Amino acid sequence: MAQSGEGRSVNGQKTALITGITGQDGAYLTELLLGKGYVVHGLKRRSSSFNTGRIEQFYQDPHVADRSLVLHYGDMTDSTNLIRVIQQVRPDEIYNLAAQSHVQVSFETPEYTANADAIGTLRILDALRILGLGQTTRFYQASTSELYGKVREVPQSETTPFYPRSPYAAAKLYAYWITVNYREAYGMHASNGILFNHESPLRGETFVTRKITRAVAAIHNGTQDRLFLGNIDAKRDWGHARDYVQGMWLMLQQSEPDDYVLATGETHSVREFVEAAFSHVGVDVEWRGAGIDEKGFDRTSGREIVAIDPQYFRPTEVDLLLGDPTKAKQKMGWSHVTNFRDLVSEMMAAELADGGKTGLPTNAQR
Ligand code: NDP
Ligand code: GDR
Repeated sequence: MAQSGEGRSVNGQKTALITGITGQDGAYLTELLLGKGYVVHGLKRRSSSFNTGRIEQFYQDPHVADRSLVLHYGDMTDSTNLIRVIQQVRPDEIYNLAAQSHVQVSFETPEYTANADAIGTLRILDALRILGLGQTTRFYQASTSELYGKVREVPQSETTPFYPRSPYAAAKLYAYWITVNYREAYGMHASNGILFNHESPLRGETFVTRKITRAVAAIHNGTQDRLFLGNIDAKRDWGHARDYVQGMWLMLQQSEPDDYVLATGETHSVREFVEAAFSHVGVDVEWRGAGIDEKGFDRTSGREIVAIDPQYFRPTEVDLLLGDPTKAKQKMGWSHVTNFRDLVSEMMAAELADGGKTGLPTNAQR
């Protein structure tokens, strides 16, 4: 039975604290951990509108005793609340998923991104140290394939050198190394998951995959004319978030902490994602022109459905990501389940079930 109130659970039931619980990965990880019988605590930041939509199905009335999901207000930029929540919860495991996670937005908010993503990670690690939980609480850091940045080696593995190409990636580089340092300096069970892009129907609407699937559904339903994109030749190793949270959990079940790449080992361009999404609604995209003058047309009707808008180009781009997940497979038995085609299909099916009415004016989207 769950321990009532706060604190470490009894009877072998584990307690986890998830920062970023309201995000895409937070929702899938909550589902996974609740399914394994954990008591899950989540850090959510105050917002003027509801920001818990992704975890609504798991919500429990605060008046219910023995809750298995408990939310706490907090922010990665505020040490005081992080220390207080960690002291109160004394979790067996912390999954640090909270971050300003949008690469392009990080060029516009570089200092905030560094504060939340880099120093925020330090705040949690040091809270564990000063609270005397360094030897008992296991820590997962949401590191990223963006660390590889400029292409130096393909495929990218745990030994590939880093070369961050954005304020986001530079902040995550600090978070990666401070996690390694606290592991080595204080003997903490702290691990980095170097995760390549992972998507789902719960993906934030301004990341390219979700922007595409929403627009394709809206164009299909006649509520949007065209999809505007930036660099359609960028290539990413896209997997499904559901598979990747399984890998996060596995990292914290290993006897020794370590760093692992999670990826599918396949790469596709943004252009290919567009084609796959349109093909789901029976549209064959024909590309004409080049560079910023390139456009995508519906081959059957001749209608223009994709155009390039330079505002979506990034000051520095990451051209090619392709991960090598061999270590995760060999040491933890992890591998992805959902492939590229099935991912696009699942995302498109979810958009169409939503009526395709979620399409927004495209210039409001990153
Ligand atoms: P999301 O952007 O969907 O979620 C980010 C979460 O962090 C949200 O819950 C958000 O809250 C919260 N958050 C943002 N800023 C703060 C802050 N200052 N204080 C407290 N909470 C904050 O990201 P994902 O779920 O996709 O990714 C999870 C983590 O994994 C991130 O750290 C991301 O950088 C990293 N990552 C993601 C990959 C991917 O492909 N998805 C790949 C590799 C790494 P709110 O809901 O209120 O906005
Ligand atoms: P990324 O994801 O930057 O890889 O970071 P995103 O989906 O934003 O971009 C992927 C690629 O698509 C190109 N692109 C566009 N991107 C967006 N958002 N909007 C557009 O209109 C557009 N047109 C082309 C981008 O230039 C880029 O090359 C994600 C985030 O989840 C990070 O937090 C995480 O660390 C990495 O994945 C791994």
